Amino acid sequence: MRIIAADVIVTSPDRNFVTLQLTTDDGVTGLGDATLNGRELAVVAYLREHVAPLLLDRDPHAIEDTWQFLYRSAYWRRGPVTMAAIAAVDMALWDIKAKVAGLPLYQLLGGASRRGALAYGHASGRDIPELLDSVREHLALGYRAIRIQTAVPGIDAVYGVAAQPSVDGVRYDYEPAQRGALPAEEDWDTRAYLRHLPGVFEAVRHEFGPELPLLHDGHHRMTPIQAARLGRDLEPYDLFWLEDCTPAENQDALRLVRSHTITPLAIGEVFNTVWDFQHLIRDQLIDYVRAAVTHAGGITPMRKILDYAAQYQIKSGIHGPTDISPVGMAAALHLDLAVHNFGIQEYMRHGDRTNEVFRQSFSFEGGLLHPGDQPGLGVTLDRAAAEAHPYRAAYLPYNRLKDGTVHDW
Ligand code: EZ4
Ligand code: CO
Repeated sequence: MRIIAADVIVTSPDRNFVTLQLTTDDGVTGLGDATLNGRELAVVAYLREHVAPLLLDRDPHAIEDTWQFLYRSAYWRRGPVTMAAIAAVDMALWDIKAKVAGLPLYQLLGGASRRGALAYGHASGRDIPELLDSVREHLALGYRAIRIQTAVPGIDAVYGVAAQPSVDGVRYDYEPAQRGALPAEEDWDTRAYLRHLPGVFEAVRHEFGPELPLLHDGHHRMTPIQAARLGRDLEPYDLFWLEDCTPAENQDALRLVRSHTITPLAIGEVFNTVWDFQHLIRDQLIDYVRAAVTHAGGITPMRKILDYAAQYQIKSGIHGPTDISPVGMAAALHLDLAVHNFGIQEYMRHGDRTNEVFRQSFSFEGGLLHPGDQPGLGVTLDRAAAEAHPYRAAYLPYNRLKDGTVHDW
């Protein structure tokens, strides 16, 4: 068997997605997600110009060899553009291999270790009553774990907090495709946030009781000592995790945070390789690995990261926002089902237009996601539907402090 075509498909049904489709001489196709939010066309060029020509005539079954070839032969290693491109190839090859085997991918990864993957959704509100309503809506949709984000008095716009009421149960989609072609400016005040957040969790726990797993994303905004304080202040509310409490570049910051709080820590959605996690895992500075299959180089290296984490009882928390395409989500779900050290899966729900372009076979029942039992990843791409939604330039927002200083958002 050999690869005869490598097509890169860009579509923007609700937001931009970049998909690689590989075709073999036997007529088997495989899909891979290469979406890099806000920098999509850089990955398109990397794939079209520098990767697709190298794939023609290769054996699609040689997944590890192809991965190592793409990683090492470029000489320029790592980085989000490179690793998203390699991830797409890796996913597409696993999709092909599992289709040829006639098995859902999780069977090739060792088979199911659980009935399904516990998912968490994103509740948010501009005030506490609206937030509580959002939690209720998510519980009604079947979620059994909830991320809590909230507006902060005195701050006009906070990333992760819905500005609009929910539409069809999809409350907030960080929808940069609707925001125009320049990054929106938001604002930030860490002291106001640190004062406000514990009271929000108090209200949520008071309303929903002690059982419901609650999460929070700090989105890289705090200094180490601020994060330590927040982790400590949130201890009475028993968080499942506090995510990205400090910027991910300085990993020693987590040592300081850890020395002050037992709130579990999750980090890594911007990481690209096992090397980014080496120190954090070996020194047990985190509790959950937040990498995305799409941004960490695919299923092959993600499995290696999670196996390494398992030696330290560190669990998975695979990144699953809507800027991961249904193909990338499917890759995550097959891993979630197979690995022993599964923790939780982020699940934000794609919009209807996206679900028409990408036909999926996953299910969501009793709070658990399951990738389904179709051979391969279980996703098909409707090329005609994809073409009806051309690329739209779209950027993530960014933050400024009150005095105008650019801050992490
Ligand atoms: O900001 O995926 O935990 N989830 C997140 C996401 C990220 C976006 C960036 O593209 O932080 O919403
Ligand atoms: Co995050």
